[in-house]
Amino acid sequence: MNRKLSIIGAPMDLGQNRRGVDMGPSAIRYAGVVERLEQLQYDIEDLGDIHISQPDRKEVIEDSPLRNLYEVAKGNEQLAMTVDAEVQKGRFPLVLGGDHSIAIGSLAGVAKHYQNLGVIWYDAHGDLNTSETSPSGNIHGMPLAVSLGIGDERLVNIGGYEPKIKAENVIIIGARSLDEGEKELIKEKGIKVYTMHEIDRLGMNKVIQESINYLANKVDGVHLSLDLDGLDPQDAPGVGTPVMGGMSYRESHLAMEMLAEADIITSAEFVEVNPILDEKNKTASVAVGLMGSLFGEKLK
Ligand code: 6HN
Ligand code: MN
Ligand code: MN
Ligand code: MN
Repeated sequence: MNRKLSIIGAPMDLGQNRRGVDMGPSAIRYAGVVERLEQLQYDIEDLGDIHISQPDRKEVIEDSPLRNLYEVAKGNEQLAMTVDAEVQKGRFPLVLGGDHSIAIGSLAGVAKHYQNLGVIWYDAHGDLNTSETSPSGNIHGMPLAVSLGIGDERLVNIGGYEPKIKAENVIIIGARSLDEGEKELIKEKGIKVYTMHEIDRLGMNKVIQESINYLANKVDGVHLSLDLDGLDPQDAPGVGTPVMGGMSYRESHLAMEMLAEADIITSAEFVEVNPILDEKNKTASVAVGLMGSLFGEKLK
């Protein structure tokens, strides 16, 4: 594992319509992320938060069904630049969300440094919608499609190139709420998905082993995009779009430990922590616990 970590806060809440997720980076810092990872002897730089401009509500130019398109695009351009610079310096970018629309910027910043970037998308959702298939108009339901080069060009081309990733290098883990258009896209592109059904049948151990094997020899880096709503709402209640029947805290820990052991993750983001919807910062603490495992707590 790269011993140099750069923590980047992305206080974005414009990719969806519930207030509070912009406080995710603060909640995760409050839950002790820096101290936790410092104990593991990482060289940590907390770069603070990128700036997210607020939409001018008096002057909304609606030429798109995508909610807050301009501000989401602008914030992600900035995140892409920040992430890009850290990777350029040889540092591991650890991005704290913010809603999941920030994966657009994280991946834009990371993917140009790889020929074949793998992606593990740990989420209850596929985040594979476009403006045509989206039931909500919320951009946090679109970042995986956008990164594959599918969707509104103003999002797809963030960072000045497209696509960021290839469908055969993506694995979705934990899916249990997929929209019709997302299911079609998964079939059309042959994206590997472990739904909750498969996780229940195979067990997390097998799912992660298979995922590691699937990516091995194919990719030159792996980005982990972990949406806290991938976990069951009992373990991670502080999220804007909870879905029952998710992965437990223990299964998620095992997954992180196995990824640490395999030493394949080269960048990561933890998203959708919403302290307003949380119970005593539980979800932020879970996120920090999972980061501890991902960065090798058990291996020490
Ligand atoms: N997330 N599929 C739904 C939509 O509005 O497109 C929910 C998306 C949730 C996105 O949790 O990152
Ligand atoms: Mn989700
Ligand atoms: Mn295009
Ligand atoms: Mn998501």
